[in-house]
Amino acid sequence: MVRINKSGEVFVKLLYWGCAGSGKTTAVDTLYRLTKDGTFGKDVTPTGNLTKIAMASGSTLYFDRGIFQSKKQQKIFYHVYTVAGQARFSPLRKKIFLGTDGVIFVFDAQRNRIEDNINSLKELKNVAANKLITDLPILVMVNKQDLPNPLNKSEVEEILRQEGVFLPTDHKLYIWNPIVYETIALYSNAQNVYKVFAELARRTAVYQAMGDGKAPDTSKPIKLPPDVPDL
Ligand SMILES: Nc1nc2c(ncn2[C@@H]2O[C@H](COP(=O)(O)OP(=O)(O)OP(=O)(O)O)[C@@H](O)[C@H]2O)c(=O)[nH]1
Ligand SMILES: [Mg+2]
Repeated sequence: MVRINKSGEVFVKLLYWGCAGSGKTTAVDTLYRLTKDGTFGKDVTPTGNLTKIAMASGSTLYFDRGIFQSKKQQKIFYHVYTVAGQARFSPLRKKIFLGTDGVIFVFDAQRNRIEDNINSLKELKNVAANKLITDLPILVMVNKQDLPNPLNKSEVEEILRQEGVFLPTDHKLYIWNPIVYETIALYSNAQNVYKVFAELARRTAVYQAMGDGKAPDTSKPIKLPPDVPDL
């Protein structure tokens, strides 16, 4: 749920979800650096530092959080979280998920991780009570494209289809299917990290403004209230 406080500030919660080691922390870290150093600083800027609660290995122990402020509409703040991907942290992920307005699912493109990716997606579906796409915009990163023989976009779309997270073309909400981005989360070699974040921010705004928090059904004409002249 997008939250608005008394002074009209808007808080949107975006969540990076995926199996252990898929690159969630790296993606948010790179997003922070790209927006801070101005490489992609057009639309948002980080406020404060990135909070990371991790083990010595670098694997997330609790969560990461970064806050980004819209530059054009300074009252809008994006609270960006990552979950801890290790299987044993499942109860914790459920808590971190609460109040999420949009999800970026991070696939690890290494072929020996396919099962882990699918298990993580199944867990997300369960936690989201099957409201992905309809109530919760979701985008997908197929991360680690710099490694040999990575999973590609169409292979991942097939997995999403099998898991029911990719609607058929005749479905009225088809246009809200997740876009699958082939990514590299490493800052030195970053690919599509900013793009996927910016698109999720855009989609959450559209769900809010046009669908009252749900995916707008664009197959029907939008009804204007009676006092609004039809232009
Ligand atoms: N080659 C390559 N390595 C990556 C990429 N993204 C992340 N990594 C590496 O993968 C490892 C795990 O990355 P993290 O960002 O910690 O993964 P995570 O998803 O946050 O993992 P958990 O916190 O355990 O859930 C680190 O060594 C990263 O440097 C990528 O695009 N390419
Ligand atoms: Mg992490």
